[in-house]
Amino acid sequence: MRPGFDLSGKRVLVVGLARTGLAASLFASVYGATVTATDARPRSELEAEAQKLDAVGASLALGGHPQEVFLNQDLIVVSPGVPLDLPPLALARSRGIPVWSEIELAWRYLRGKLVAITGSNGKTTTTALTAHILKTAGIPTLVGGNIGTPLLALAESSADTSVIVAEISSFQLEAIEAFRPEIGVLLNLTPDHLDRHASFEEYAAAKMRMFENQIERDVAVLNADDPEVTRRMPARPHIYWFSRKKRVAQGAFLRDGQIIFRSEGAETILARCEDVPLRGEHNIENALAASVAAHLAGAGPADVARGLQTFPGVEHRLEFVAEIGGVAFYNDSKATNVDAACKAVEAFPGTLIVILGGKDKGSPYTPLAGRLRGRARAAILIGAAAEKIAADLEGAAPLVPANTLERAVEEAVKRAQPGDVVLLAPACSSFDQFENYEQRGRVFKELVARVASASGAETSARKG
Ligand code: UMA
Repeated sequence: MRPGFDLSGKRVLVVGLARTGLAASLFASVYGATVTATDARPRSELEAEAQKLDAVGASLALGGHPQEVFLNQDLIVVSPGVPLDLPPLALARSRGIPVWSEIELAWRYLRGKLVAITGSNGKTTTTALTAHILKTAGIPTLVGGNIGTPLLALAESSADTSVIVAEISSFQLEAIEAFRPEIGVLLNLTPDHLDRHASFEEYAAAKMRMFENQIERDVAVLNADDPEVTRRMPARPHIYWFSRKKRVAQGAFLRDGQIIFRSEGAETILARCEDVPLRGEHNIENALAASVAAHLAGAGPADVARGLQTFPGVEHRLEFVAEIGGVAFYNDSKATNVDAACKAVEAFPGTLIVILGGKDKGSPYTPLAGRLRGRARAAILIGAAAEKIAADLEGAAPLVPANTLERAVEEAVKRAQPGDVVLLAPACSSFDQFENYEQRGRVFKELVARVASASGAETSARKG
Protein backbone atom coordinates (compact mmCIF):
# COMPACT_ATOMS: atom_id res chain seq x y z
CA MET A 1 0.00 0.00 0.00
CA ARG A 2 1.49 3.34 -1.02
CA PRO A 3 1.41 6.23 1.42
CA GLY A 4 -0.89 8.83 -0.09
CA PHE A 5 -0.45 12.55 -0.06
CA ASP A 6 -3.63 14.58 0.03
CA LEU A 7 -2.97 17.71 -2.02
CA SER A 8 -6.33 19.23 -1.19
CA GLY A 9 -5.93 22.50 0.72
CA LYS A 10 -2.12 22.23 0.76
CA ARG A 11 0.26 25.03 -0.24
CA VAL A 12 2.55 23.65 -2.92
CA LEU A 13 5.52 25.38 -4.52
CA VAL A 14 6.76 24.02 -7.86
CA VAL A 15 10.34 24.94 -8.80
CA GLY A 16 11.21 24.98 -12.50
CA LEU A 17 8.50 25.47 -15.07
CA ALA A 18 9.33 23.31 -18.06
CA ARG A 19 7.75 19.88 -18.75
CA THR A 20 7.92 18.59 -15.17
CA GLY A 21 6.98 21.83 -13.44
CA LEU A 22 4.02 22.47 -15.70
CA ALA A 23 2.68 18.93 -15.19
CA ALA A 24 3.21 19.15 -11.42
CA SER A 25 1.57 22.59 -11.13
CA LEU A 26 -1.49 21.60 -13.14
CA PHE A 27 -1.82 18.28 -11.30
CA ALA A 28 -1.57 19.86 -7.86
CA SER A 29 -4.08 22.58 -8.84
CA VAL A 30 -6.60 20.03 -10.11
CA TYR A 31 -6.25 18.11 -6.84
CA GLY A 32 -7.09 21.20 -4.80
CA ALA A 33 -3.70 22.59 -3.79
CA THR A 34 -2.85 26.29 -3.69
CA VAL A 35 -0.02 26.34 -6.19
CA THR A 36 2.85 28.76 -6.69
CA ALA A 37 5.32 28.11 -9.50
CA THR A 38 8.74 29.71 -9.69
CA ASP A 39 11.32 29.72 -12.47
CA ALA A 40 14.62 31.51 -12.98
CA ARG A 41 13.44 32.53 -16.46
CA PRO A 42 11.27 35.63 -16.94
CA ARG A 43 7.64 35.50 -18.03
CA SER A 44 8.60 36.59 -21.55
CA GLU A 45 10.28 33.18 -21.98
CA LEU A 46 7.47 31.24 -20.35
CA GLU A 47 4.35 32.83 -21.79
CA ALA A 48 2.62 29.59 -22.83
CA GLU A 49 3.22 27.91 -19.47
CA ALA A 50 2.26 31.06 -17.56
CA GLN A 51 -1.07 31.30 -19.38
CA LYS A 52 -1.92 27.70 -18.50
CA LEU A 53 -1.13 28.38 -14.85
CA ASP A 54 -3.10 31.64 -14.84
CA ALA A 55 -6.07 29.63 -16.10
CA VAL A 56 -6.02 27.35 -13.05
CA GLY A 57 -5.44 30.24 -10.64
CA ALA A 58 -1.84 29.38 -9.72
CA SER A 59 0.52 32.16 -8.55
CA LEU A 60 3.75 32.81 -10.38
CA ALA A 61 7.16 33.98 -9.21
CA LEU A 62 9.19 34.23 -12.42
CA GLY A 63 12.56 35.68 -13.33
CA GLY A 64 14.16 34.36 -10.13
CA HIS A 65 13.47 32.43 -6.96
CA PRO A 66 12.39 34.87 -4.21
CA GLN A 67 13.22 33.31 -0.87
CA GLU A 68 9.90 34.18 0.77
CA VAL A 69 7.85 31.97 -1.57
CA PHE A 70 9.87 28.95 -0.45
CA LEU A 71 9.05 29.34 3.22
CA ASN A 72 5.30 29.49 3.31
CA GLN A 73 4.66 26.03 1.86
CA ASP A 74 3.52 22.55 2.87
CA LEU A 75 5.40 20.88 0.01
CA ILE A 76 7.98 21.87 -2.57
CA VAL A 77 8.14 19.90 -5.83
CA VAL A 78 11.42 20.39 -7.62
CA SER A 79 12.10 19.81 -11.33
CA PRO A 80 14.99 17.44 -12.18
CA GLY A 81 17.03 20.23 -13.78
CA VAL A 82 16.99 22.35 -10.62
CA PRO A 83 19.97 21.68 -8.33
CA LEU A 84 18.99 20.77 -4.77
CA ASP A 85 21.66 23.04 -3.31
CA LEU A 86 19.79 26.11 -4.57
CA PRO A 87 19.98 28.35 -1.44
CA PRO A 88 16.22 28.92 -0.92
CA LEU A 89 15.61 25.16 -1.27
CA ALA A 90 18.26 24.43 1.34
CA LEU A 91 16.67 27.01 3.63
CA ALA A 92 13.19 25.50 3.17
CA ARG A 93 14.55 22.04 3.97
CA SER A 94 16.24 23.34 7.08
CA ARG A 95 12.81 24.63 8.17
CA GLY A 96 11.33 21.13 7.77
CA ILE A 97 9.45 21.70 4.51
CA PRO A 98 9.51 18.52 2.41
CA VAL A 99 11.29 18.92 -0.93
CA TRP A 100 10.26 16.16 -3.33
CA SER A 101 11.04 15.41 -6.89
CA GLU A 102 8.02 14.99 -9.09
CA ILE A 103 8.43 11.19 -9.18
CA GLU A 104 7.82 11.04 -5.42
CA LEU A 105 4.50 12.83 -5.74
CA ALA A 106 3.59 10.87 -8.89
CA TRP A 107 4.34 7.53 -7.24
CA ARG A 108 1.82 8.31 -4.52
CA TYR A 109 -0.91 8.88 -7.14
CA LEU A 110 0.02 6.22 -9.72
CA ARG A 111 -1.92 2.96 -9.74
CA GLY A 112 -0.55 -0.36 -10.95
CA LYS A 113 2.89 -1.91 -10.97
CA LEU A 114 5.94 0.32 -11.37
CA VAL A 115 8.96 -0.85 -13.38
CA ALA A 116 11.63 1.83 -12.89
CA ILE A 117 14.77 1.83 -15.02
CA THR A 118 17.94 3.73 -14.24
CA GLY A 119 21.64 3.59 -15.12
CA SER A 120 24.17 5.85 -16.79
CA ASN A 121 23.42 4.66 -20.31
CA GLY A 122 20.76 2.69 -22.12
CA LYS A 123 17.88 3.91 -19.94
CA THR A 124 15.81 5.32 -22.76
CA THR A 125 16.25 2.31 -25.05
CA THR A 126 15.58 -0.16 -22.23
CA THR A 127 12.52 1.75 -21.06
CA ALA A 128 11.06 1.92 -24.56
CA LEU A 129 11.90 -1.73 -25.22
CA THR A 130 10.43 -2.98 -21.94
CA ALA A 131 7.23 -1.04 -22.63
CA HIS A 132 7.13 -2.36 -26.20
CA ILE A 133 7.44 -6.00 -25.04
CA LEU A 134 4.69 -5.49 -22.46
CA LYS A 135 2.41 -3.88 -25.04
CA THR A 136 3.16 -6.78 -27.40
CA ALA A 137 1.97 -9.07 -24.61
CA GLY A 138 -1.32 -7.14 -24.45
CA ILE A 139 -0.57 -5.77 -20.98
CA PRO A 140 -1.93 -2.24 -20.38
CA THR A 141 1.31 -0.27 -20.27
CA LEU A 142 2.15 3.37 -19.66
CA VAL A 143 5.60 4.81 -20.27
CA GLY A 144 7.15 8.01 -18.91
CA GLY A 145 9.70 9.66 -16.63
CA ASN A 146 13.06 10.94 -17.87
CA ILE A 147 12.18 9.59 -21.34
CA GLY A 148 10.07 12.73 -21.77
CA THR A 149 6.58 12.48 -20.24
CA PRO A 150 6.52 13.41 -16.54
CA LEU A 151 5.15 10.54 -14.46
CA LEU A 152 2.46 12.77 -12.97
CA ALA A 153 0.96 13.09 -16.44
CA LEU A 154 0.31 9.32 -16.35
CA ALA A 155 -1.40 9.24 -12.95
CA GLU A 156 -4.93 9.92 -14.21
CA SER A 157 -4.86 7.18 -16.83
CA SER A 158 -3.22 4.56 -14.63
CA ALA A 159 -5.29 1.68 -13.22
CA ASP A 160 -4.65 -1.20 -10.85
CA THR A 161 -3.98 -3.44 -13.85
CA SER A 162 -1.46 -1.04 -15.46
CA VAL A 163 2.26 -1.53 -15.67
CA ILE A 164 4.06 1.81 -15.61
CA VAL A 165 7.51 1.68 -17.19
CA ALA A 166 9.52 4.69 -16.02
CA GLU A 167 12.95 5.94 -17.01
CA ILE A 168 14.44 7.45 -13.88
CA SER A 169 17.47 9.75 -13.62
CA SER A 170 19.85 10.47 -10.74
CA PHE A 171 18.39 14.00 -10.57
CA GLN A 172 14.94 12.56 -9.93
CA LEU A 173 16.18 10.05 -7.35
CA GLU A 174 18.02 12.72 -5.36
CA ALA A 175 14.79 14.01 -3.87
CA ILE A 176 12.68 10.93 -3.15
CA GLU A 177 11.33 9.89 0.21
CA ALA A 178 9.23 6.73 -0.05
CA PHE A 179 9.36 6.13 -3.85
CA ARG A 180 9.44 2.36 -4.31
CA PRO A 181 9.28 0.54 -7.63
CA GLU A 182 8.05 -3.05 -7.56
CA ILE A 183 10.73 -3.77 -10.18
CA GLY A 184 13.87 -1.59 -10.18
CA VAL A 185 16.43 -1.97 -12.96
CA LEU A 186 20.01 -0.66 -12.79
CA LEU A 187 21.74 -0.97 -16.15
CA ASN A 188 25.26 0.30 -15.43
CA LEU A 189 27.20 2.97 -13.57
CA THR A 190 29.77 5.15 -15.35
CA PRO A 191 30.70 8.80 -14.66
CA ASP A 192 28.02 11.30 -15.71
CA HIS A 193 26.58 14.60 -14.51
CA LEU A 194 29.76 15.47 -12.59
CA ASP A 195 28.89 19.11 -13.30
CA ARG A 196 26.06 18.65 -10.79
CA HIS A 197 26.96 15.75 -8.50
CA ALA A 198 30.05 16.48 -6.41
CA SER A 199 31.68 13.11 -7.17
CA PHE A 200 31.10 9.78 -8.89
CA GLU A 201 30.35 8.29 -5.46
CA GLU A 202 27.62 10.85 -4.87
CA TYR A 203 26.16 10.25 -8.33
CA ALA A 204 26.19 6.45 -7.82
CA ALA A 205 24.62 6.88 -4.38
CA ALA A 206 21.77 8.85 -5.96
CA LYS A 207 21.20 6.01 -8.45
CA MET A 208 21.21 3.41 -5.68
CA ARG A 209 18.38 5.26 -3.94
CA MET A 210 16.16 3.45 -6.45
CA PHE A 211 16.30 0.39 -4.16
CA GLU A 212 16.31 1.99 -0.69
CA ASN A 213 12.59 1.61 -0.01
CA GLN A 214 12.08 -1.74 -1.69
CA ILE A 215 10.64 -4.52 0.43
CA GLU A 216 11.25 -8.27 0.34
CA ARG A 217 8.75 -9.10 -2.41
CA ASP A 218 10.09 -6.39 -4.76
CA VAL A 219 12.71 -7.07 -7.37
CA ALA A 220 16.02 -5.53 -8.40
CA VAL A 221 17.32 -6.32 -11.90
CA LEU A 222 21.07 -5.68 -11.97
CA ASN A 223 23.97 -5.90 -14.42
CA ALA A 224 26.28 -8.71 -13.31
CA ASP A 225 28.98 -7.55 -15.75
CA ASP A 226 29.41 -4.06 -14.26
CA PRO A 227 31.71 -4.06 -11.20
CA GLU A 228 30.41 -0.64 -10.12
CA VAL A 229 26.93 -2.20 -9.91
CA THR A 230 27.90 -5.52 -8.32
CA ARG A 231 29.89 -3.89 -5.54
CA ARG A 232 26.91 -1.74 -4.62
CA MET A 233 24.39 -4.60 -4.73
CA PRO A 234 21.40 -3.66 -2.56
CA ALA A 235 20.67 -5.81 0.48
CA ARG A 236 16.92 -6.06 0.44
CA PRO A 237 14.86 -7.06 -2.55
CA HIS A 238 14.98 -10.21 -4.65
CA ILE A 239 17.81 -9.86 -7.15
CA TYR A 240 17.72 -10.95 -10.77
CA TRP A 241 21.02 -10.50 -12.59
CA PHE A 242 21.61 -10.14 -16.28
CA SER A 243 24.91 -10.92 -17.99
CA ARG A 244 26.29 -10.92 -21.49
CA LYS A 245 29.40 -12.79 -20.37
CA LYS A 246 28.51 -15.46 -17.83
CA ARG A 247 25.74 -17.70 -16.60
CA VAL A 248 23.85 -16.29 -13.61
CA ALA A 249 22.06 -18.32 -10.95
CA GLN A 250 18.97 -16.09 -11.05
CA GLY A 251 18.19 -13.85 -14.03
CA ALA A 252 19.11 -13.81 -17.72
CA PHE A 253 22.21 -14.75 -19.69
CA LEU A 254 23.28 -15.86 -23.17
CA ARG A 255 23.81 -19.48 -24.22
CA ASP A 256 24.16 -20.83 -27.77
CA GLY A 257 22.73 -17.65 -29.26
CA GLN A 258 19.72 -17.66 -26.97
CA ILE A 259 18.55 -15.48 -24.10
CA ILE A 260 17.97 -17.83 -21.17
CA PHE A 261 16.00 -16.86 -18.08
CA ARG A 262 16.74 -18.76 -14.91
CA SER A 263 14.65 -18.56 -11.77
CA GLU A 264 14.51 -20.91 -8.79
CA GLY A 265 16.65 -23.39 -10.73
CA ALA A 266 14.29 -23.58 -13.75
CA GLU A 267 15.39 -22.34 -17.18
CA THR A 268 13.22 -20.77 -19.88
CA ILE A 269 14.32 -19.69 -23.35
CA LEU A 270 13.08 -16.12 -23.74
CA ALA A 271 14.40 -15.29 -27.22
CA ARG A 272 17.26 -15.68 -29.67
CA CYS A 273 20.06 -13.11 -29.79
CA GLU A 274 19.21 -12.51 -33.43
CA ASP A 275 15.77 -11.29 -32.29
CA VAL A 276 17.53 -8.18 -30.94
CA PRO A 277 17.37 -5.69 -33.81
CA LEU A 278 19.67 -3.10 -32.26
CA ARG A 279 23.30 -2.45 -33.14
CA GLY A 280 26.09 -2.72 -30.56
CA GLU A 281 27.01 -5.10 -27.73
CA HIS A 282 25.64 -2.68 -25.17
CA ASN A 283 22.21 -3.14 -26.72
CA ILE A 284 22.40 -6.87 -25.93
CA GLU A 285 22.68 -5.80 -22.29
CA ASN A 286 19.73 -3.46 -22.69
CA ALA A 287 17.74 -6.27 -24.33
CA LEU A 288 18.62 -8.69 -21.52
CA ALA A 289 17.51 -6.17 -18.90
CA ALA A 290 14.29 -5.36 -20.77
CA SER A 291 13.52 -9.06 -21.29
CA VAL A 292 13.92 -9.82 -17.57
CA ALA A 293 11.92 -6.78 -16.46
CA ALA A 294 9.10 -7.40 -18.95
CA HIS A 295 8.99 -11.13 -18.17
CA LEU A 296 8.82 -10.45 -14.43
CA ALA A 297 6.08 -7.90 -15.08
CA GLY A 298 3.97 -10.47 -16.92
CA ALA A 299 5.16 -10.95 -20.52
CA GLY A 300 5.52 -14.59 -21.63
CA PRO A 301 8.57 -15.90 -23.53
CA ALA A 302 6.85 -15.68 -26.92
CA ASP A 303 5.90 -12.04 -26.20
CA VAL A 304 9.50 -11.25 -25.28
CA ALA A 305 10.78 -12.68 -28.57
CA ARG A 306 8.09 -10.96 -30.63
CA GLY A 307 8.60 -7.68 -28.77
CA LEU A 308 12.34 -7.75 -29.43
CA GLN A 309 11.84 -8.56 -33.11
CA THR A 310 9.36 -5.75 -33.70
CA PHE A 311 11.01 -3.00 -31.64
CA PRO A 312 11.38 0.03 -33.91
CA GLY A 313 14.28 1.59 -31.94
CA VAL A 314 14.41 4.99 -30.29
CA GLU A 315 14.83 8.34 -31.97
CA HIS A 316 18.31 9.90 -31.38
CA ARG A 317 19.80 6.56 -30.24
CA LEU A 318 22.07 5.13 -32.93
CA GLU A 319 19.35 6.24 -35.31
CA PHE A 320 20.07 5.63 -38.97
CA VAL A 321 19.47 8.88 -40.85
CA ALA A 322 20.54 8.36 -44.45
CA GLU A 323 23.05 6.83 -46.80
CA ILE A 324 24.47 9.36 -49.23
CA GLY A 325 27.04 8.32 -51.82
CA GLY A 326 27.96 5.22 -49.80
CA VAL A 327 28.37 7.17 -46.53
CA ALA A 328 25.97 6.23 -43.72
CA PHE A 329 24.87 8.96 -41.29
CA TYR A 330 23.80 8.03 -37.75
CA ASN A 331 22.25 10.24 -35.09
CA ASP A 332 23.19 9.38 -31.50
CA SER A 333 22.43 12.81 -30.05
CA LYS A 334 21.34 11.03 -26.86
CA ALA A 335 25.00 10.10 -26.28
CA THR A 336 25.29 12.93 -23.75
CA ASN A 337 28.22 11.46 -21.81
CA VAL A 338 31.60 9.95 -22.61
CA ASP A 339 30.63 6.34 -21.94
CA ALA A 340 27.62 6.57 -24.26
CA ALA A 341 29.81 8.04 -27.00
CA CYS A 342 32.33 5.20 -26.51
CA LYS A 343 29.54 2.64 -26.91
CA ALA A 344 28.28 4.38 -30.02
CA VAL A 345 31.77 4.37 -31.56
CA GLU A 346 32.19 0.68 -30.69
CA ALA A 347 28.90 -0.13 -32.42
CA PHE A 348 30.52 0.67 -35.81
CA PRO A 349 33.50 -1.52 -36.68
CA GLY A 350 34.72 0.36 -39.80
CA THR A 351 36.12 3.81 -40.54
CA LEU A 352 34.15 6.64 -39.09
CA ILE A 353 33.93 10.37 -38.69
CA VAL A 354 32.56 11.32 -35.30
CA ILE A 355 31.05 14.64 -34.30
CA LEU A 356 31.79 15.44 -30.65
CA GLY A 357 31.14 18.37 -28.35
CA GLY A 358 28.58 20.50 -26.57
CA LYS A 359 28.36 21.44 -22.91
CA ASP A 360 31.06 19.75 -20.86
CA LYS A 361 29.86 17.65 -17.90
CA GLY A 362 33.10 17.31 -15.98
CA SER A 363 34.34 13.89 -17.13
CA PRO A 364 37.56 13.34 -19.15
CA TYR A 365 37.23 12.46 -22.85
CA THR A 366 40.36 10.27 -22.81
CA PRO A 367 38.36 6.97 -22.87
CA LEU A 368 37.43 7.87 -26.45
CA ALA A 369 41.05 8.13 -27.59
CA GLY A 370 41.82 4.39 -27.83
CA ARG A 371 38.51 3.73 -29.53
CA LEU A 372 39.15 6.32 -32.24
CA ARG A 373 42.85 5.65 -32.81
CA GLY A 374 43.57 4.02 -36.16
CA ARG A 375 40.01 4.11 -37.46
CA ALA A 376 38.59 7.61 -37.12
CA ARG A 377 39.07 9.57 -40.32
CA ALA A 378 38.33 12.65 -38.22
CA ALA A 379 36.82 13.83 -34.97
CA ILE A 380 34.93 17.03 -35.63
CA LEU A 381 34.55 19.25 -32.58
CA ILE A 382 31.69 21.59 -31.80
CA GLY A 383 30.43 23.69 -28.92
CA ALA A 384 31.80 24.84 -25.59
CA ALA A 385 33.72 21.62 -24.79
CA ALA A 386 35.71 21.61 -28.06
CA GLU A 387 39.01 22.77 -26.55
CA LYS A 388 38.92 20.30 -23.68
CA ILE A 389 38.07 17.45 -26.07
CA ALA A 390 40.91 18.50 -28.39
CA ALA A 391 43.36 18.41 -25.48
CA ASP A 392 42.14 14.97 -24.34
CA LEU A 393 42.13 13.42 -27.84
CA GLU A 394 45.33 14.89 -29.21
CA GLY A 395 47.07 12.34 -31.45
CA ALA A 396 44.14 9.89 -31.37
CA ALA A 397 42.51 11.18 -34.57
CA PRO A 398 42.72 14.17 -36.91
CA LEU A 399 40.84 16.86 -34.99
CA VAL A 400 38.72 19.37 -36.89
CA PRO A 401 37.34 22.39 -35.03
CA ALA A 402 33.95 23.31 -36.46
CA ASN A 403 32.15 25.24 -33.72
CA THR A 404 28.59 24.64 -35.01
CA LEU A 405 26.78 21.46 -35.98
CA GLU A 406 26.12 22.94 -39.41
CA ARG A 407 29.85 23.41 -40.04
CA ALA A 408 30.53 19.97 -38.58
CA VAL A 409 28.25 18.29 -41.11
CA GLU A 410 29.93 20.24 -43.93
CA GLU A 411 33.38 19.17 -42.70
CA ALA A 412 32.24 15.55 -42.38
CA VAL A 413 30.80 15.51 -45.91
CA LYS A 414 34.05 16.98 -47.28
CA ARG A 415 36.15 14.21 -45.70
CA ALA A 416 33.91 11.13 -45.85
CA GLN A 417 34.61 8.34 -48.32
CA PRO A 418 32.26 5.55 -49.45
CA GLY A 419 31.92 2.94 -46.73
CA ASP A 420 32.45 5.46 -43.90
CA VAL A 421 30.00 6.18 -41.12
CA VAL A 422 29.36 9.75 -39.99
CA LEU A 423 28.25 9.56 -36.39
CA LEU A 424 26.86 12.32 -34.18
CA ALA A 425 27.73 11.05 -30.69
CA PRO A 426 28.61 14.26 -28.83
CA ALA A 427 29.66 12.91 -25.37
CA CYS A 428 28.29 16.19 -23.99
CA SER A 429 24.94 17.69 -23.16
CA SER A 430 23.44 20.04 -25.70
CA PHE A 431 22.51 23.06 -23.62
CA ASP A 432 25.29 25.34 -24.87
CA GLN A 433 23.83 25.50 -28.39
CA PHE A 434 20.45 23.71 -28.30
CA GLU A 435 17.32 23.47 -26.20
CA ASN A 436 17.93 19.79 -25.54
CA TYR A 437 19.42 16.67 -27.14
CA GLU A 438 16.21 16.08 -29.11
CA GLN A 439 16.54 19.43 -30.86
CA ARG A 440 20.24 18.77 -31.54
CA GLY A 441 19.32 15.41 -33.11
CA ARG A 442 16.57 16.94 -35.22
CA VAL A 443 18.89 19.69 -36.47
CA PHE A 444 21.46 17.03 -37.42
CA LYS A 445 18.84 15.08 -39.36
CA GLU A 446 17.72 18.25 -41.17
CA LEU A 447 21.30 19.07 -42.10
CA VAL A 448 21.83 15.54 -43.43
CA ALA A 449 18.56 15.75 -45.38
CA ARG A 450 19.84 18.99 -46.95
CA VAL A 451 23.06 17.25 -47.99
CA ALA A 452 20.99 14.42 -49.47
CA SER A 453 18.78 16.72 -51.50
CA ALA A 454 21.74 18.82 -52.68
CA SER A 455 23.50 15.67 -53.88
CA GLY A 456 20.30 14.40 -55.49
CA ALA A 457 20.86 11.11 -53.65
CA GLU A 458 18.05 8.86 -52.62
CA THR A 459 18.23 8.30 -48.88
CA SER A 460 17.87 4.62 -48.16
CA ALA A 461 15.46 3.08 -45.68
CA ARG A 462 16.13 2.87 -41.98
CA LYS A 463 18.40 0.10 -40.79
CA GLY A 464 20.28 -0.95 -37.66
N1 UMA B 1 15.31 26.24 -13.62
C1 UMA B 1 15.07 27.11 -12.57
N2 UMA B 1 16.06 27.27 -11.63
C2 UMA B 1 17.25 26.60 -11.70
C3 UMA B 1 17.47 25.69 -12.77
C4 UMA B 1 16.47 25.55 -13.71
O1 UMA B 1 14.03 27.72 -12.48
O2 UMA B 1 18.08 26.79 -10.81
C5 UMA B 1 14.25 26.08 -14.61
C6 UMA B 1 14.66 26.37 -16.04
O3 UMA B 1 14.62 27.76 -16.31
C7 UMA B 1 13.62 25.61 -16.83
C8 UMA B 1 13.29 24.44 -15.90
O4 UMA B 1 13.84 24.74 -14.62
O5 UMA B 1 12.45 26.34 -17.07
C9 UMA B 1 13.95 23.21 -16.47
O6 UMA B 1 13.61 22.10 -15.73
P1 UMA B 1 14.12 20.67 -16.22
O7 UMA B 1 15.51 20.78 -16.73
O8 UMA B 1 13.88 19.72 -15.11
O9 UMA B 1 13.21 20.43 -17.51
P2 UMA B 1 12.01 19.45 -17.82
O10 UMA B 1 11.50 19.84 -19.16
O11 UMA B 1 11.05 19.37 -16.71
O12 UMA B 1 12.78 18.07 -18.05
C10 UMA B 1 12.97 17.12 -17.01
C11 UMA B 1 14.23 16.33 -17.35
N3 UMA B 1 15.38 17.27 -17.46
C12 UMA B 1 16.52 17.08 -16.79
O13 UMA B 1 16.71 16.13 -16.06
C13 UMA B 1 17.61 18.09 -16.98
C14 UMA B 1 14.03 15.61 -18.68
O14 UMA B 1 15.17 14.77 -18.90
C15 UMA B 1 12.80 14.72 -18.59
O15 UMA B 1 12.55 14.13 -19.86
C16 UMA B 1 11.59 15.55 -18.16
O16 UMA B 1 11.88 16.23 -16.93
C17 UMA B 1 10.35 14.68 -17.93
O17 UMA B 1 10.53 13.78 -16.89
C18 UMA B 1 16.08 15.21 -19.92
C19 UMA B 1 17.52 15.09 -19.43
O18 UMA B 1 18.40 15.72 -19.99
C20 UMA B 1 15.94 14.28 -21.12
N4 UMA B 1 17.76 14.24 -18.43
C21 UMA B 1 19.11 13.96 -17.96
C22 UMA B 1 19.73 12.86 -18.82
O19 UMA B 1 19.00 12.04 -19.39
O20 UMA B 1 20.98 12.84 -18.88
C23 UMA B 1 19.04 13.46 -16.51
